[in-house]
Order: sequence, then structure tokens, then C-alpha cells
Amino acid sequence: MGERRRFPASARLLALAVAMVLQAAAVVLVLGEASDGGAMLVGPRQLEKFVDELPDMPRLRGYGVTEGGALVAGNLTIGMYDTSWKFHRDLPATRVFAYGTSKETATVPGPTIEAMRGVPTHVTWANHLPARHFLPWDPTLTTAVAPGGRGVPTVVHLHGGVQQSSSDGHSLAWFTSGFAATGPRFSPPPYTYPNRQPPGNLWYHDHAMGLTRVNILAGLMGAYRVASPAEEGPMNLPRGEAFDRNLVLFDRDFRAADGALFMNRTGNNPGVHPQWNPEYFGAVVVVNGKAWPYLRVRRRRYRFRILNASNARFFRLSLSAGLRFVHVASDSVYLARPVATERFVVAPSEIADVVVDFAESAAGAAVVLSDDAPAPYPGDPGEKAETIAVMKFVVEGAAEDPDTSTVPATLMPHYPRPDAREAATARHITMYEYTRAGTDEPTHLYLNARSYMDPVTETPKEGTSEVWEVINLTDDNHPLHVHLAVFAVLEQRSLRRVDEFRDCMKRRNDARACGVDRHLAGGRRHVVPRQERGWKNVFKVRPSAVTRILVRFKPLTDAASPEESRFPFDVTTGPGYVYHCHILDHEDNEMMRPMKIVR
Ligand SMILES: *[C@@H]1O[C@H](CO)[C@@H](O)[C@H](O)[C@H]1NC(C)=O
Ligand SMILES: *[C@@H]1O[C@H](CO)[C@@H](O)[C@H](O)[C@H]1NC(C)=O
Ligand SMILES: *[C@@H]1O[C@H](CO)[C@@H](O)[C@H](O)[C@H]1NC(C)=O
Ligand SMILES: *[C@@H]1O[C@H](CO)[C@@H](O)[C@H](O)[C@H]1NC(C)=O
Ligand SMILES: [Cu+2]
Repeated sequence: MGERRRFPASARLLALAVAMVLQAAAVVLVLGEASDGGAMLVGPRQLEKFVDELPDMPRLRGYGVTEGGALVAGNLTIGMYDTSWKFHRDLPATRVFAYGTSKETATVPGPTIEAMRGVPTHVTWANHLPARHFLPWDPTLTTAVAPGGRGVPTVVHLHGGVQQSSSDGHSLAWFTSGFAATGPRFSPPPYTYPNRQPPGNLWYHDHAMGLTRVNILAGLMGAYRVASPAEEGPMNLPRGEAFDRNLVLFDRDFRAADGALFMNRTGNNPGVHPQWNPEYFGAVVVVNGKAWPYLRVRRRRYRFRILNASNARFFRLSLSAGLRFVHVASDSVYLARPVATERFVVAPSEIADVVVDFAESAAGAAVVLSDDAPAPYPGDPGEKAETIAVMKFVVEGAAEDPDTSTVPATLMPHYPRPDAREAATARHITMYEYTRAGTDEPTHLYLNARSYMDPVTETPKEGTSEVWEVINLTDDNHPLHVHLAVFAVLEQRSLRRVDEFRDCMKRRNDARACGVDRHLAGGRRHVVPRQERGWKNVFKVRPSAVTRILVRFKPLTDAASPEESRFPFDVTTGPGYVYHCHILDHEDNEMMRPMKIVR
């Protein structure tokens, strides 16, 4: 991307920068001694695959049931603990930060929260973490810092959740152990999740400013489901704890000597950011907290809700033995009709919800789920990525009870179809990457050439939809995530004469003035995979292309309910919402912007 660009710093940023430089000086002194030059890491060949059984994380019910059978709001307290976790039979226990209802029961990933549509879940998130982080957070980023080293800042975002911004886990709403220190946008507990949204798959994870990548890497993430009685009856998908499973995937590096989580303490541009690296990739693939696990399955249908919780790794998944995936939902919303695929890509933080029928394979078969996506994705044309195993299914005999589950031809066909004509306004959102002069090494990434701390520029009106034209001027695929809203992809098209357009954008940062429509005319149109054409909350924004999305700033309702223009809470109060890239290493380096919803 050529030269490094500068933008006027606000007074606030300047003050922050001064504070950070002081912090940095102190921390570099401490970290200077710890060199990773000679760290020996565990590679795929050192650990025997398929020796640990796939765990099912503890399930917590997000609602209560009265003696009369009525459903009432649930009240959970979930802590964050400094503890250890066995990622593999042959690895020593690894230090982690984990969610759980107690230190003894905390897991990586954390418990799966099972909420019921229309019944609120209140969660008191309690930080029990120590004074300092054990991973190299880079103090030169705009980062949450507790004064005087008073604990590791954390805050929880429910990804895909439709909740008031005071419960949304704003990155500046962080808090440390015992709330000893709190961020400038802190809201007191508990957080309230109304669950008044369509049934589907969500996840919760840390979202503290500048620390999201290290806090999630340390283990702070978990699955969350919103269930609804409308899913049962005619839908009749595989259900029950045995046959309806969450698979939380991520990649990690471990030090061979002691099994410690490894993150390089030397940044790609150490003169600018001593520790920050643009993308974290690990050699070990972990599913539900176990490296390359196995699961015994019966010859019947299973439902897998697959969440990619990697910092930066995209997974392109396929099954051996000729088995297919039947997609029933994408991110948090059901598809209208099932879509069968042999292979699909999940970006970080994207969720694929699939049914696999093991009756299509022989008893005794070993079915391997593999990944062959290049990292970083999409990589160079022609680059051949290594195929890596993710986990193995060992197919046993038929179920004792016959498999009565089905995948109906229509799932939830009653959500509104995306229609660009209803958009109240259109905006351009441009992704920029900045590199150090004379090198190709990125220093930071911005949206619309603005830092996260710059004043809000996106102020959508509640009850409207907007077309966002997301322009990727970087070399990577950036998964875009918008809080509160759902969006649908309208089209994705490559820019022609992209160098000319990029040069103009670097000078003017104004897509219209740089003739974006002229550069799109005749540009190659990219097919959006069928399973990604519904309402989503993460989408892979292709490089050198413009992705047009319809963003909905009103509740998603089904045909049986009247269209609602208002959310069931006040969206205009509280710290506000954000939109950002979900490569965590980018999000932490300000590829995130505030968003203020108005009425
Ligand atoms: C949760 O707390 C609310 C009050 O805040 C109460 O109405 C509800 O009954 C509680 N739920 C359970 C399951 O105890
Ligand atoms: C850490 O990063 C530095 C600088 O990029 C590199 O020289 C070193 O090999 C890396 N260490 C490991 C173990 O990957
Ligand atoms: C998971 O997400 C990361 C980061 O967006 C991405 O690089 C990786 O390919 C994804 N993996 C899968 C299996 O989708
Ligand atoms: C973003 O655009 C750059 C060029 O402008 C391209 O090289 C890169 O592949 C794009 N990333 C994605 C994911 O499309
Ligand atoms: Cu990104």
C-alpha cells in the first residue's frame, strides 16, 4: 500500500497517545528481557491427532421455569477466571483466562448459554482476573489500561445480540477485577439480553479496547443460542444435547517446553508497535477446547453450529467419505431453504449451522473434517494451501432409536427479503491499511481514514435501512461486523483500474469524488454463495472490490408479526454501538468506528 498516511489527531487522541507512550516505556523495559527468538512451538506432527474426545461445554439455561410451567427471566453470574486448561492429552495444562460459574468449572470455550426467544436473560459478568495479562498486549495501541496495574480490563459483547447499548459491551465500557477500575463508558451490571430476536446462533466474547485479540486468545469466548418453540414441530431438525452440538473452532500456538499459549512478543513493525502483529495464526486447530478431537457418532443426522472463533484464520471446511453439509442458518438467522455444499468458507466470527447425515457413510467409517483455506485468506492466486485436519467423526452403528429428525424443504421462509429500494440513505465505508514507509509491513488499519477515537460520523435513524457500499482497498479479506443491525449482501463487484482509484482515495478519501461508480461499471460480479444470501451479521469483504449491503436498523420480524420500526428498548441512550472488522488483530488496531443511532 505504499507510503504511510497521516491524519490530524484530535486533542483527545494526543492526550491518549502521551499516556500510552509513558505506558509503553514502562512495559518495553519489562518485556525487553523476554525474547521469543528460540521458542520451540508445537507443530501438527508433534501431537497425535484424534486422541481427545470432543467435549460438550457446560450448558446454562438463560431463563427460569415456574412451578406452573411459565417461563421467567433468567439471572446468571458468569465469572472470568485465571486458570488452566488441557488442550491435548500430551500437552501440559495451559494457563488460560476462562468463563464459568466458578473457577473449578470454568472452560475454554466457556459455557453455552441457552436462551429462549422473548424471555430476557440477565448476566452479571464478573472479572476475577489478576493484575497483569500473561500475553503480550501492545500498549502503543489505543488500549484499555487500568491505572496502576489494577487488573486486566474486560467487557463482554454478545455477538449477534439485539440489546441496549449499555448491555452491548462497548469497548470503552471495560472493568477490572471487582470493578476496581472501569472504562469511560462503563455501565453497571447486570447486562440484559432481551432475546426478542429471531432464533439462532450467537456468541459472547471479550471486547475491551485494544485487548480483544489477547483476551479471546487467552480463552474468553463462548456460544449462546436463542431457541424458539417455532423451531420445533414442522422444522424437526436434529435436537437434544447428543445430536445438536456447538463446534467452536480456533487456532493456537503452544510452546513445546511447557504447553504455554504462544504469541510473538515482537511486532512486525517494532519501531511503531513493539508487539502488535497484523494477523495471528496458530499451527494447532482446536475444537471445543481440544486439539484435533474425535467424536463418536451414530448413523443418523447431527446438527453442528460451527463458529469460527479464530483471530484471523478463515476455515474452508469439507468432509471426507463423500459427506455433505446441509446449511440451515447463517450467522444468527435461519435460511429460507436449506443449501447443500461440499465445502464452504467461514470467516472469523462467522457461524455456519449445518446438518450432516452420517447414515450416508458406512458403520465403522472415519469421517475427517478438514480445512484447506490459505492463511491469510484469500492469499495469492494459485497458492496451494495445505489441507489440515480439524477433527474426526468415528461412525458407529445405527441409533437405538430411529432417526425421526428431518431437514424440511422450507425452513423459516418468512423473513423480509432484502430490498435496496427501501434504503433511506447510502454510505461509503472504505477499508484502508497503512504501511511503514519503504516496507510492506502494515502499521494500522482504519475505516474511512478515521481512527476509532475520532468523532462519530455514522448516525443511522432507527426504523430505517441503509445501503452501505463497503470498499476494500487492502490486500486482505476483512469480515465486517455491525452491532445491533442485521444486513444482507446485495452484490459484490470488483473495481476496475483499482490502482488509479486507490491513489485518488488516498488523496481525497471520497469515494464519490473518486468516481466509484465509474470504476465499478463493467467490473466483475462475484457470486454470493447461496448459504450467505440471508440476513447476516458478518460478511467477508473481498479485496479490491465493493460489497453493497443492506443494513437494517430495525428489528427483524417474521411475516406472522407486524413490521416493527422500533427496538424494544431505547437505542439512542448509553455508550452507543460500533461496527468493525472481525479480524481481532485489526479491530484492536482501530479498524472499528462508533455508530450513534438516532430517532
Ligand atoms: C430473575 O430476576 C428477576 C428480577 O430481577 C425475577 O423476576 C425472576 O424471577 C428471576 N428469575 C429466576 C429464575 O429466579
Ligand atoms: C517472532 O517475530 C520475529 C519478528 O518478526 C521473528 O524474527 C521471530 O522468528 C518470531 N518468532 C517465532 C517463534 O515465530
Ligand atoms: C475463522 O475466521 C478467521 C478469521 O476471520 C479466518 O481466517 C478463518 O479462515 C476462519 N476459519 C474458518 C474455518 O472459517
Ligand atoms: C482488498 O483489496 C486489495 C487490493 O485493493 C486486494 O489485493 C485484496 O485481496 C482485497 N481483499 C479482499 C478480501 O478482497
Ligand atoms: Cu480486517
